[in-house]
Amino acid sequence: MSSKTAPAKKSTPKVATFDKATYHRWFKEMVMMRRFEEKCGQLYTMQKFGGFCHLYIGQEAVLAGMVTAIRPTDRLITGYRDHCHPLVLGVSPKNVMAELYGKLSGTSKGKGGSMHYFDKERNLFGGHGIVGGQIGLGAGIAFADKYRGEDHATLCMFGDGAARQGMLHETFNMAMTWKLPVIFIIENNNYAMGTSVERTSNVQAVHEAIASACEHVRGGNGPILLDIRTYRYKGHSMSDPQKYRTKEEVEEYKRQDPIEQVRETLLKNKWATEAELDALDEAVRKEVEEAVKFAEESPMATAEELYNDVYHQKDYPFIMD
Ligand SMILES: Cc1ncc(C[n+]2csc(CCOP(=O)(O)OP(=O)(O)O)c2C)c(N)n1
Ligand SMILES: [Mg+2]
Repeated sequence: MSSKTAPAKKSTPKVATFDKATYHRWFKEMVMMRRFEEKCGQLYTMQKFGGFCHLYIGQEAVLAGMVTAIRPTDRLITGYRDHCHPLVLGVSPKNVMAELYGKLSGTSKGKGGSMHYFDKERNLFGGHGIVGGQIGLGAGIAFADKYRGEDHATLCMFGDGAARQGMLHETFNMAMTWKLPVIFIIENNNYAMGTSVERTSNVQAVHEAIASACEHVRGGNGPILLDIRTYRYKGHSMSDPQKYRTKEEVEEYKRQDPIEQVRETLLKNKWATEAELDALDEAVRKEVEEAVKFAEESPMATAEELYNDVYHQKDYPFIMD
């Protein structure tokens, strides 16, 4: 399998290599992800919703760089750190927030919660809580596309911890043998819960790596593996004393924050003023507040809803109790 590591070095991209619209899009996407997740953290602490809550704060450049490099028809599958994936694919923050609240208006009708975001229309195949489970599923999606002769790329994202699951080897072997159009992406954030594996992604490098990976798989050349270095600022989940790293380490990564890098590029190129970017940030915060209001006011899922959109015996009589 072809494999690339991107990007391992510290970089400060003030010189623009993409156009103004692309930087604006990156900025907006990343600010939305950041503000949405900050709000999730607050709401969780206020016990507005339960279950698990794994925040993506710090890792936004991976999704922003990805979304400008793919087609809307491409497929995406990931793990449980997944609130931002539907957002970047264009799902309304209202429906993403409502899912956390277990409401009927949530993307999985309130039955998935924090770890199980799906969106059929936008080809988001979850949201999976079993570490590494999405590796085999991602290859399966790519197999289906190849079998049907469809020209889609599957982006299969997983963590550095998931990369140590046995399933990965079998899946890579099959994906190679069948030359599946799948891009395996390790979101290498240094830690699997508290186990450390070292520098961090900027949005331009991610876009370039994913665009060339898409070309590779669409050209019938088989799978490709990207190891994208990133960093999460918050704990693994909401209850993590973070004894495996120092405050200084986190601060050092924050100095290379991808949102600040894109902001600086926009300002240096006079593509936006400070006031415009602040106004955009403010508008995003408002949108997030509206999403919270929507989620809180939406009705809870009913008991009957339990039997909708799931496999059960009525549909599959050959399944035994
Ligand atoms: C099969 C399985 N084993 C263990 C766990 C418990 N677990 C949840 S998250 C996690 C760490 C995974 O780390 P990584 O793949 O690096 O993803 P990250 O949390 O850094 O995004 C573990 C061990 C699980 N959910 N599933
Ligand atoms: Mg990790």
